[in-house]
Amino acid sequence: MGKILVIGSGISGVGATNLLKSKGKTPVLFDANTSIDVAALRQKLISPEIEIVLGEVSRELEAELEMVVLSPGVPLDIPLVNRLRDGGLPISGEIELAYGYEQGEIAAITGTNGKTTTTTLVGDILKAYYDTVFVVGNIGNPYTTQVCETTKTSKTVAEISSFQLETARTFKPKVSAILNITPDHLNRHYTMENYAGAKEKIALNQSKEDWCVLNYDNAYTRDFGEHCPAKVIYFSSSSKPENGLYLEGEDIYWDRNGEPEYYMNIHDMNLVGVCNIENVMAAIAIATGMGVPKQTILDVIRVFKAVEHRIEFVATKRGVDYYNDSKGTNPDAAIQGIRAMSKPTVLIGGGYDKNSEYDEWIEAFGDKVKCLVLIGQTREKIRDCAVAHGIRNIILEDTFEAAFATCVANAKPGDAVLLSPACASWGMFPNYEVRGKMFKEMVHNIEE
Ligand code: UMA
Repeated sequence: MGKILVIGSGISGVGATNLLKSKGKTPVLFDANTSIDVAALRQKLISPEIEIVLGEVSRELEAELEMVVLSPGVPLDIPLVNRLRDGGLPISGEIELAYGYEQGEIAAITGTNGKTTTTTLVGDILKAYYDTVFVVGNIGNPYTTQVCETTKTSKTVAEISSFQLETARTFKPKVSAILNITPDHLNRHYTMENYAGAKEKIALNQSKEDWCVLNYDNAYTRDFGEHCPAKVIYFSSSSKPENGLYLEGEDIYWDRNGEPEYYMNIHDMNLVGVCNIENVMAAIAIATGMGVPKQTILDVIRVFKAVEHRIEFVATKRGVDYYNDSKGTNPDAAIQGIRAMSKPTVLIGGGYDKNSEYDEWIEAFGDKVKCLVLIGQTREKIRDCAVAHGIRNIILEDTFEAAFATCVANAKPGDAVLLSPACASWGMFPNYEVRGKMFKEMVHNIEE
C-alpha cells in the first residue's frame, strides 16, 4: 500500500492526515514552509509514527505515493502539484476525502459572501430539530475531523469555499446553496468564469431529488439555475421568481407554483441588512430541503443573533447605535455592511493593503456616511478615492483608539457608528477577530 501525501499542515491538513491514519492508511504530512515548528505540529497528530516532511518532496518519496490530498489554500497549478499530477498521481482535496466516509445527509453552502452566517443559522435550525448535527468546513472546523462521527441519521451542514470545491469530484449534498458570486480570489482562479465554475461544482453531482438554492438576483447563480441538475429553489430580495422565496415590502413569502405562502416579517429577526434577509431566505429553503418543519425554522430565526463580527449590533450608547463589521475585510463585504445601515453613519475604514479597488465601496455610501475615519496602510489610498467620489468629511488617524475616539466625538444621538474597514486587519492586529473584539470592548466602556 502506497503513501498518501497531504499538502499543507494547517487545520485542514492535520484533519486529513489524522483521518487517513485512523482509517489504516499511511499519510505523509508535507508543508512547503520549512520554519514550521515540527514538535508543535506533532502534538496535533494522532500517532507519533506519522511522517512529516518540510520544504520539498523528494523523488524517493514521490515514487512511494499512491495519492495526493490538497489543503484548500494550495493552488492546483503550483509546480509541485503539476509534477505529481504529471507523474500520474490522483490529486484530491480534503472535502472529497471526508465525503468518502460520510454516513448521513449534507447541506452544503457556498457563495462569495454570507456563507458563515447562513451556515451557522442552518446549523442552529437543524440542531433544534435533529439529534445529531455537525457544522463543518470553511467555517473553521475541517470536515475531516468530524466525518467519522456521522451516522445514517445525522446531518452535516458544510460551509464550502471555492478552493475546496476545485478538488471535489463525487461530493453530493442533499441540499446545496450558492448565495452569490461576486469578484473575489481572482489571484487564485484567474477569471470569474473559473471562480463561478468552481462554485457550481457544489451541485454538479446532484439529481432532481436534491435541492439547489440559488440567488435569483445574481446573474451567475440565476443562469446556473437554467442547467443545474438539482431541483432549483430561488430566493430574491428585489424581484419575484416563480417557485421561490421573495420579499414583498417587509414580508418574506415562498411562492410554490403560483401559490404564495407567508413566512415572516423582516422585523421578526435580529439581523440587519438586505444581505441578511437574503441569508435568511436561503436558510429557510435549505432547512426545508433538509426536512425541518416551518415552525421550527421560524422559531430559530426569531432568536438567531448575528455571527460575531458580521454587521453585529453591539450596543446603543448616548443614543448612537454601534455595529461591528470587522469581518468586512474586502470591499464587497464592506458594501454589505454600509448597505445595512439605515441611519447617518460614522464609518471606520482602512487597514492592510490587499491591492483592492475601493470605488464601488465608496459609491455604496450614498449620502449615509457623515464622517469617514481612516486608519492603517490603506488610509491615504482610500482617502484619495473617497475625495474623487466627492466625500468631504474624512479624518485620518494613527491608531485604532484614536479612530474610535473620533467616532464617538462625531456621532450624534440618532447616528450609527460602523466598523467595516474593507481591508484585512494585519499590520495593526493579528486578525479581524481581535480588531472586532477591541471595538466591542471600547463600545462597552463608553459611559452613558
Ligand atoms: N501551504 C503549502 N503549500 C502551498 C500553500 C500552502 O505547503 O502551496 C501550507 C502553508 O505553509 C500552511 C498550510 O498550507 O502551513 C495552510 O493550509 P491552508 O491555507 O489550506 O489553511 P488551513 O489552516 O488548512 O485552513 C483551510 C482554509 N484556508 C484557506 O482556504 C486559505 C480555511 O478557510 C478553513 O477554515 C479551513 O481550511 C477548514 O476547512 C479560511 C479562508 O480564508 C478561513 N477561506 C477563504 C475564504 O473564506 O474566503 C477561502
